[in-house]
Amino acid sequence: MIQAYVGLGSNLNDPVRQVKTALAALHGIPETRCVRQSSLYRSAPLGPSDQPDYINAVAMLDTRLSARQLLTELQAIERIHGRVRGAERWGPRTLDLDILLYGEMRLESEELTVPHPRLAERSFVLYPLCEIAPDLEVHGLGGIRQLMAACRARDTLSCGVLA
Ligand code: ROI
Repeated sequence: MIQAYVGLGSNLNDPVRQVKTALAALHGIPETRCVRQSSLYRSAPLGPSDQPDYINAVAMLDTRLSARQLLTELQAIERIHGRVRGAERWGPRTLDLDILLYGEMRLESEELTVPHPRLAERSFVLYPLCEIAPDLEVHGLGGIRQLMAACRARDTLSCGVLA
């Protein structure tokens, strides 16, 4: 079993519902158990600011799938949610599912890089990740609490738990 972390994000078509139904869909991935899920967080958009706020969350999975197989499952869920790939880079999206971490594996290919290359810079990833895995050590990057403190000092994006 590998412990993997998946980031969820949406800012179109009722983002709260998108993220909630996507979290439910994670429970249906074969050979995988969704063991924890964070609260929902609202954050200002990173990238072009003329788009709606995002709803973000992170889930912890125990899986027997390879990273590649897991990515395929996540992309199928994105498609069901009407995700259109190839649209504007850093533009609005109905659903984005990213593999943040896959055990301690480092992987760099055209379609998948883990750990996620911008993990440590993004408060909308670090806040929910820290909520469900406060003692997590990100191989090569350090403890999640330190990453969050450093990010909080730098990052001007507002990000908070949804009431
Ligand atoms: N900004 C926020 N706040 N949350 C996201 O999930 C998100 N995802 C993206 C870009 C467009 C970079 N900005 C984001 O892909």
